[in-house]
Amino acid sequence: MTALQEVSTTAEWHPTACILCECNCGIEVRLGGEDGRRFERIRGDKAHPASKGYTCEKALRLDHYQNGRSGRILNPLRRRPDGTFEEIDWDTAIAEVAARLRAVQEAAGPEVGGKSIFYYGGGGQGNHLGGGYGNALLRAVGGRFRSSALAQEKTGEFWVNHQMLGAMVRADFEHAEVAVFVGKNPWQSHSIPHARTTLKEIARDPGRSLVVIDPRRTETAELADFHLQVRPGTDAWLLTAMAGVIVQEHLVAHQWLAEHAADVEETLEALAAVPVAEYCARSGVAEELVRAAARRIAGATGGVAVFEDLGVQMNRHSTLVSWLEKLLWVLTGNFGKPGAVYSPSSLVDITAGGKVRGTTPVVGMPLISGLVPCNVIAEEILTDHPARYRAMIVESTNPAHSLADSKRFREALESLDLVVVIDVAMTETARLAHYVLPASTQYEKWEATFFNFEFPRNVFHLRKPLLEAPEGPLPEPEIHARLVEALGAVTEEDLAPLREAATHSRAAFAMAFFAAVGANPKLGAMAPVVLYRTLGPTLPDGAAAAAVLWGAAHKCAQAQPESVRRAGFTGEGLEAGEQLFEAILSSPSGVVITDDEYDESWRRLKTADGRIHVTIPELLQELQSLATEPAAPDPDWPFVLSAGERRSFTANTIMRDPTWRKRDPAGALRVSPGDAGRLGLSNGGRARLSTRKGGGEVTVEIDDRMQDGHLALPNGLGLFSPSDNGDPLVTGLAPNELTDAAARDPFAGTPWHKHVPACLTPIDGPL
Ligand SMILES: Nc1nc2c(c(=O)[nH]1)N[C@H]1C(S)=C(S)[C@@H](COP(=O)(O)OP(=O)(O)OC[C@H]3O[C@@H](n4cnc5c(=O)[nH]c(N)nc54)[C@H](O)[C@@H]3O)O[C@H]1N2
Ligand SMILES: Nc1nc2c(c(=O)[nH]1)N[C@H]1C(S)=C(S)[C@@H](COP(=O)(O)OP(=O)(O)OC[C@H]3O[C@@H](n4cnc5c(=O)[nH]c(N)nc54)[C@H](O)[C@@H]3O)O[C@H]1N2
Ligand code: SF4
Ligand SMILES: [Mo]
Repeated sequence: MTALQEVSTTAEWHPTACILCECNCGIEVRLGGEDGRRFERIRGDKAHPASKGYTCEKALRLDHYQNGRSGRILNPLRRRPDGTFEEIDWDTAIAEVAARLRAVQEAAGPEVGGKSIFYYGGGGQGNHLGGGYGNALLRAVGGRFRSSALAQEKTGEFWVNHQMLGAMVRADFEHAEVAVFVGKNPWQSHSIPHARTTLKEIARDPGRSLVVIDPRRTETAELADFHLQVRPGTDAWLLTAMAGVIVQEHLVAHQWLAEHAADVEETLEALAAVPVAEYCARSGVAEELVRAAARRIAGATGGVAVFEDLGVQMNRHSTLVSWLEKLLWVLTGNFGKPGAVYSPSSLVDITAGGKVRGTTPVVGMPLISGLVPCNVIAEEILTDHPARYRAMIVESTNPAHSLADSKRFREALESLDLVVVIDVAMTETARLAHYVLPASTQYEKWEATFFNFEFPRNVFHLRKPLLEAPEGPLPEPEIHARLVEALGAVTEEDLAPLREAATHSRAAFAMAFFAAVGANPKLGAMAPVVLYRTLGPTLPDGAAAAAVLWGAAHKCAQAQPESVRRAGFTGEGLEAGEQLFEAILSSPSGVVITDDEYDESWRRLKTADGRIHVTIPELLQELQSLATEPAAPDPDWPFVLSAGERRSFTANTIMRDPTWRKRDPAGALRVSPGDAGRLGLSNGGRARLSTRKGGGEVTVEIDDRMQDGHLALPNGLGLFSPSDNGDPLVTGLAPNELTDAAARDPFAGTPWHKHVPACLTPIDGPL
């Protein structure tokens, strides 16, 4: 092949990223089809500094997102009184939405005002840029309350991190001697770089061990050296027993704790008194296996990496379990060294440090990371409390499907004065909106995520559009800018001098920008939109949406100067931030933004004394109450349903086209052979699944990986999609038709979706 040929072939591959899970693996797409818009071929992008060519099978079917039967919306829609929608033009949509937001502010009265306007979402698995601009919109209406899916899974863990470390943590599975997954199935759900390769390497290496805590013998558990097949919902007892073994068998890293930790004694005393045998029995795991796994963790010299996820975060005692999970690696000294737990750098910290920023206005729940717990949103709407939420702006999320108790959440949406949905598709939530504003897809605009947790070299990937957006949809930054302007929160007078400065040089712009926002805090609150409208138009290739990253790059360089410098951005003063920003703009496959030393993790701790604070009094109390908590099986609901399991063809509700699924087309309910036998269920047969909140029909899959009494329904099913004749088609059962918003963690308000009391009855009987 000649050099010229090579260039022309490789030029057909466009670098971008997969948007189906938080890994956002770099991919390359070859476009084709009649209109040149089909994703004809997709492969891993070897030039991506984090994923290095890795993908799973899901990325290869992304054409279904861009071109599938997904109910895409192309024009702004306004709901008519009879519930149908009519198309309107953008000017009308922006003017009416702005006017109605103002009306809601007024209706709420001077004291509550814009605080009655709630912002939900701002990004999914692949798109966070828009959310940056959404913040400005919320401020423009005087709003304060917001939330996202993080507040139904991660806020309990964020709160624990905040108490213990003042920093967010991840773990180095690539190098760990012992890898521990608690309620996490990375073979299917990934969340760590090149998950399957890493898992196979650990399994293959006799010097390394894999510990998996999961009631199901998952694909990950199958590779494990220690599979602790916990009884559903009893992880608190199991992990207490493990920590108890570490203390009682004198496996604690006392010297390390003396150097690095504080408030240790109370926790050690409590763990010394744990009845290990009894707690193992309660959790259904053989005591010897629990002891062996705890010893393996404590004995590792090459690092222990731990990851907890939905199996415990959406389950009983979730915040307590987050703390216990952290005790496993803290008591054994596994932080800030290779193969262990670390604190990553960030360009934008999505956890907001895990700080509690006040309470919700109606129920009074803590705003961990500034977020309203998802399970109380409906309660904060369906009330006559004067501070209730009266309007909701929903962006890039589908809460009518993803939040607990969909029926009640639909009622909540229907009772609001105004619902505005910004999405690419006519979702379950959009159907209930007053206005639907169509966004360009993630392959038609500049996009990025802030899921950047790599270590020691952290990576950021700004993606270029692959395709032009069709006439109609707009990128979110443009939608937010127009709304903010229509609300009068940013005026041409504010923008003109900055726009002028931007034509001179970046340095001149920086001076003018910092002076302007310094002099006018109101303008500072609108910074993303101001940057978009002034710096944005000067960025190359129409990358205006990246303007918000300019501020983020400067902050990153200021907050983490050494790490940024080691990554090659060596300029003095503001220069390092500029260099970082330029590198982000000009690296279509992603770029290393920081290069850490292992010690950096310690410097990121934000506790007053820089130590890890071991005891969390509220959780110590909950730990002690485990001793007397009755096991209360309910004969009316003999099963525990995990409502929302990640499988090889689930991707939240990002993929709406049912034909994207190569396996498990109906989204079957998994049932153990024992239970199926007892109930007379057959593989592929139909059954009725019910809970206190609802029910529906499911297809049964008999699965010998399930334990008796445990059922698993996939996430992301039960979506509407247009059928050939135009009628809406629904595939599978939506998990939150079955869940209960009141079933939630007392601290963080996170749901217990993995532990729904349920009942199952055959419909057909055996075939
Ligand atoms: N394929 C695919 N991957 C995804 C996603 C997707 O939709 N599809 N979504 C992404 C998102 S948003 C997230 S948050 C992550 C979530 O990733 P995971 O948390 O790994 O996903 P789940 O399958 O929901 O739950 C993990 C495990 O919890 C187990 N479990 C159930 N009950 C219990 C229990 O009582 N105790 C314990 N210890 N475990 C229990 C289940 O058996 C399951 O194997 O996945 C991401 N990746
Ligand atoms: N019962 C139960 N419920 C669960 C879970 C569970 O396990 N069980 N898992 C929970 C978890 S962990 C999560 S993360 C949530 C996920 O649920 P949600 O927070 O609702 O997020 P997604 O399903 O990812 O929704 C993404 C939305 O973004 C839209 N979209 C795609 N691209 C774009 C774009 O470029 N711009 C805009 N504006 N929109 C776009 C899609 O059409 C879709 O409506 O579900 C939660 N709900
Ligand atoms: S689904 Fe996740 S792991 Fe799979 S290719 Fe996409 S980003 Fe990577
Ligand atoms: Mo999630």
